[in-house]
Amino acid sequence: MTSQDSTSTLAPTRPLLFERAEPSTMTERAERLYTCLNKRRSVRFFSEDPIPLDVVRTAIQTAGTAPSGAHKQPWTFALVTDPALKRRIREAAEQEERETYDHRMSDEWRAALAPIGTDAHKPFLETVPALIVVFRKDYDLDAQGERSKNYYVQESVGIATGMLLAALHHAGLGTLTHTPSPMNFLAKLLDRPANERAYLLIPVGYPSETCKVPDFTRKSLSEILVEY
Ligand code: IYR
Repeated sequence: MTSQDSTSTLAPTRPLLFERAEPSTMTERAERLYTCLNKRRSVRFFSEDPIPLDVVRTAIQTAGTAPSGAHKQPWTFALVTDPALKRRIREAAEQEERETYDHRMSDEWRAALAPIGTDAHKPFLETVPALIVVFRKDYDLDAQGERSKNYYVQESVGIATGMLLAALHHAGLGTLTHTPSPMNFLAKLLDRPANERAYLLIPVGYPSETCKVPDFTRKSLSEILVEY
């Protein structure tokens, strides 16, 4: 028996249809993507200008191509553009964030955030044209309410979210990975089923004309790569 032998539970297979590119083409593609993604920054000042929502939908479709444990695809992406809902999300997020900044954060954490200058004030949650709430599904629920477990959910949803951020940036939109904590108000406000837990809140829009970002540098390749 090999894993390629047919059994009753094995999924049908098809040829991969993979085309090898010339090494020079591969280098060019790798460098072009690096140059593009190296320009991505967390945006905290957004324009109120409308954005093409189909671009966002396609980016979400791209996120959905991520690998996942046992191909369970344990994610849901909620796209929120309704102004009243955005306002309620802002209010609830700021309430949690005030508690976090005033009481829950350790002094060490507060010091780590000081250079970024964040606080509990999150006006962009209301003014940005779109919010994407990423939900993780630790289990699936069938129509009868039966649970089936998902696997490596943290890893799977993390990879999908990374692909989403890359796709949105590549398409020309700014994003923020926002983590109001705890985030359970999001499942409540969006009326999500019991198996969905908020993973990340991502404001999406054009950066404002006057948007500034911390003048950070990234670690060099030699600092993040060890070769054996
Ligand atoms: N969730 C808070 C705090 C925060 C935490 C980290 I770690 C950051 O890199 C940035 C912010 C907030 O969004 O303000």
